[in-house]
Order: sequence, then C-alpha cells, then structure tokens
Amino acid sequence: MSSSLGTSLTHYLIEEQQKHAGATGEFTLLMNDIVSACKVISSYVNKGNLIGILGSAETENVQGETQKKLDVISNDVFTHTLMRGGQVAALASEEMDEVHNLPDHFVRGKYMVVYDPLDGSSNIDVNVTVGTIFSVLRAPEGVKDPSEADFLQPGTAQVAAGYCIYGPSTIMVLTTGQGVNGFTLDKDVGEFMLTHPNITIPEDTKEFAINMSNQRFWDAPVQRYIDECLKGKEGPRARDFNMRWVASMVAEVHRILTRGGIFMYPIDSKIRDKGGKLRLMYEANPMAMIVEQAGGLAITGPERIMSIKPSKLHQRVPVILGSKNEVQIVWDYHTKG
Ligand code: AHM
Ligand code: MG
Repeated sequence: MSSSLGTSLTHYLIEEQQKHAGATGEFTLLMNDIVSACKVISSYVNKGNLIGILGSAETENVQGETQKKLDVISNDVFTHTLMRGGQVAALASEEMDEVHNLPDHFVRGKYMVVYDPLDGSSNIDVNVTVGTIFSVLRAPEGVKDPSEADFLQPGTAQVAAGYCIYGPSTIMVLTTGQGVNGFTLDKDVGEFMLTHPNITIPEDTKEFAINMSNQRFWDAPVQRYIDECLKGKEGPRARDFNMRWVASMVAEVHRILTRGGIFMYPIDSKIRDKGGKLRLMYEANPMAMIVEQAGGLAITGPERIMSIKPSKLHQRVPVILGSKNEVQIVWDYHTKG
C-alpha cells in the first residue's frame, strides 16, 4: 500500500506479487526471510564489540581466507533463517565449502539462494561499510536435495538479486528483473521503507574505483584505460577523473547506483591462476543483475558477466561494472584493441 506514510518493503512485495497472475506468494515469503536475516545481521554489525564480535574467528573458509567472527555469525543467521522458512530447496554461501542441503524433516521450497553473508569483511574491524549480497535461483523441479551442478546457472537465470548495505543507514537494494529499488531500514519501527525508487546509473562518469596497488600486474587493456583516466584534461579523455577504493564491493556498487562510476577488480598476473578475485555466483552475478537493471553494464573484460556458464560454486571472475559508456570503453579495449 502506498500513502503519505510511505511504502514498506513488505507492501512493495505484496503489490508486485498482485501484478503477476498465478503468483503464489512464495517469493514474497522468501524475501521476508531474507529481510529478517539482514535485520539481524545489521543489528550485530551495529553492536560490534559491545558484544565482543569483532576480530578473527581463527578459522578459514574453503578459499583459504581467514574468517572474521562476524562472517561466521552472519552466515549462521542467513542460513538458519532461510532453512526454516520453507521456501528454499538448498543454500550455498561464500562461507560454506559445499552446497547446504536441508535436514530431511524440513519443508522444501522452489528456490535456491546463494550469498555472501558479509562482503568486505576486511573492513569490519575498522568500522567501515560492509554488506550482504544474495542471488535467488530456481531449484530444478522434482529434485529433493539440489547438488552443486544444480546451482551452476548463468546470471541470466537469476530470479532476483540484491544486497543489504550496513553503512550510516542500512539499505536493502533489490531487483526482480524489473528495475532496481532501494529501501532504508527505519530502526525505530523495524521496517524497510522505499526511499530509492527506480534507481538508474548515470551513463557517464568521472569516477573510477580500482585497487591501484595492483597496477603493475594488470593486463594491457586495463593499464591503458586507467592510464588515460589519470592523464585527465590533458590526456585522450579530455577530462579529470576522481578515484575511490573502499575495499567493500557493496559500498562501491551502492555509490555507483547513487552517482555513477566504474568499479574494476580485473584479472592480473598475481591472481590469473585463480581466475580473478571476486566470486561469480554470490558477488559478480547478483551485482551484475542489479547494475544492468539500473542501466549499467557488467563485464569480465572480454565478456558479459551474466552470460558465463559457471563451472563451480566458488568460481572467481574478473569484474568491471558501472556507468554504461565508461564500461563500454573498457569492453572495446578488450575486444577491439
Ligand atoms: P570478501 O568477500 O572476503 O570480503 O572479499 C571481497 C572484497 C570486495 O568487497 C572488495 O571489492 C575486494 O574484496 C577488495 O579486495 P582488496 O583487499 O584486494 O582491495
Ligand atoms: Mg565477498
């Protein structure tokens, strides 16, 4: 319901559901669980060391990265909330080695969700913005316990994608394939309210985000692009650029959705063996869907991220996304030289 009181995320989802003849309400219920989990994670992130949850968990995830206590807590919150809601057939996450199947007695639903429960977690201890990223897929019909192979769907098959950013405000950004909307958590009443309707990314930008410390390892097309940006007004781009690097993809994508920009974690010679830094299924694909739905582009360098057929759950890919005209230039440098 919309009124001068505003539109809650719950009402937004119900209204969207009513537009689809034959909608069962299962997606709305799934989203309610995702929203609940993100509210709990937001509360933990806010409390921080008041409840002793900053710092390392002294464990490693499947990718050999040391987990923070809040990585483990956020994963538990997200996994347990969704498992019990009856809308998922299986789950997968950055923090779990393998697909998480449900105990036998749990009711199964028609969706699968893959997520990074707390992205940018190197920022937690220094009190900088982090977020949860999620991608919703359809489970294959008639399969009780989906396997890794069932998850390996291209980004174009995503039913929905979103992130929840834990910054000065907690904001949920969501797409179901019909544009992008942002909802700010009103902590006094416990509801996400529609504050950023129909988000679109400006097509042009003068702001890039890349970890410059990797510059000497980049391939030629990225070297060329950044070099031309750095040359500013006197260079071939004939304008001065600004630079940002938060080391938290959720924060970078949120900035780009707000005022445009280009974000790059390209392939480089240091990480070539791994295929990239960011993970395809729960970082690159959901962000690519959001960015494309907001009018931007998302590529690896030579190809569109959402066209990739994943080969494994924790696959990594190079990521270049943001304002359309700027990403197109980098795409051309990779494909046309
Ligand atoms: P994480 O999922 O372990 O937090 O890693 C992903 C993060 C991204 O949010 C961010 O863009 C990138 O890692 C930063 O990497 P770097 O520290 O190399 O700059
Ligand atoms: Mg991550």
